[in-house]
Amino acid sequence: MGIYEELVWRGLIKDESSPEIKDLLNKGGVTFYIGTDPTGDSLHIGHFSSFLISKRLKDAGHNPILLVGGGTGLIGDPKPDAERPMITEEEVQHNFDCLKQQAEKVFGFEVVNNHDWLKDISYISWLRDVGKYFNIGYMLNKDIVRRRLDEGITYTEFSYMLLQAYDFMHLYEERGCTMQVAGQDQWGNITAGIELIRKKLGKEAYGFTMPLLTKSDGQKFGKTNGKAIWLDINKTSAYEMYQFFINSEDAKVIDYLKFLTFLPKEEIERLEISNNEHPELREAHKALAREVITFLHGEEAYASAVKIAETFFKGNLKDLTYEELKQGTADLERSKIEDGSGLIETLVKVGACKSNREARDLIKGSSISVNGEKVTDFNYVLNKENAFNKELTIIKKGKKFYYAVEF
Ligand code: 383
Repeated sequence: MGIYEELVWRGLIKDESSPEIKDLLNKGGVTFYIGTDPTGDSLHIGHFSSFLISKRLKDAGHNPILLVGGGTGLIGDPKPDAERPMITEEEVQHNFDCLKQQAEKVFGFEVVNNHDWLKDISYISWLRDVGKYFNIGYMLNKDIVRRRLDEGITYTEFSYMLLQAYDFMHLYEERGCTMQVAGQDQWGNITAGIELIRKKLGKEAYGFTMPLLTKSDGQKFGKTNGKAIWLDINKTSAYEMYQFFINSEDAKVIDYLKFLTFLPKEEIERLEISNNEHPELREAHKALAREVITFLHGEEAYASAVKIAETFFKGNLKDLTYEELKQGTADLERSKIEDGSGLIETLVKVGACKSNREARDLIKGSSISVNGEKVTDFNYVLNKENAFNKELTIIKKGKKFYYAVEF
């Protein structure tokens, strides 16, 4: 199976600019690029799958260039729904530094910055040398522009496609870069570049896109409770990421394995059978979590995430470090209580039960533990001395309900 067939099998090819792409990819030696704008200080899981394509292509003998758009980030690629707020130059620079470092660390790619060649272009020469190659009808016809026309789109965002087209031409000329790769939302920008290279240089360039990952209801994949899953471990802990993947939909987990891991076809097919016949084992989900977290954060972070998950499942919290406890309880609301509060009143306060009477029943039924130890004493008192790190106390009700309190 050539790399092209592998990408097709994984479901990673959506639009292709030319039927030649198959041979080009299978032959090797193509210099290609993928771009991202520094709109945030970390990449998220939505970026991850398209960046992984670059890794797959690199492993198949192609040469990746990663562009972080220090120039285009100042303008903003139009989104389907609304104009982007402008972000300051300092912010763009800060985000650029973070993304460059992250991309080099995670993917080991060379990073280029389009600010280097966009910053000194004069407006007059831009209109003469670039603008003349674009018909307004052609620009208005781009999917993203059409979707924004009613809502409104400024001239600034409308011009964005020309900048990305110019980047492609620049990299074509300077670096022999003949192909651009991206998610499907970038199709209009990629074809604008191919068009510019064809008209201005009389040369043929190529591009293809991959589908965006979705959930089965069609929504974007990569968020839990409205929070994005970031690649920066300080923004999304390995444990949070573990939970995210372990909880992914059964109907989608095989797609995610194809998109987000390097596991070979045979292994993914085996996991597919397991997922169909023994969904309760969650083998496919575990493999997904293991592959992504190990790739991004290493074996140790993965092992610690599994340890946190298992410990919270079993309840023996004393086995965890404070750091691990904090990761494991990051999603829990922190209720503030007085040092020396009684367990019964606290159970009511945190919402574990509705009345003192119900609290007593729970304690009597051995359903409550505090910091990993069963409590059967009605007069049990919570204090700083017994708290983890003298600040965090964790109450467990039944098999799986946790509450975090601080003093
Ligand atoms: C800028 C200048 C170029 C080439 C590309 C760019 C960035 C591009 C863009 N990309 C997205 C982003 O920055 O906006 N105009 O968040 C996302 N990408 C990748 C992928 C994706 C796209 O970074 O589909 C998801 O991650 O292409 O939305 O010369």
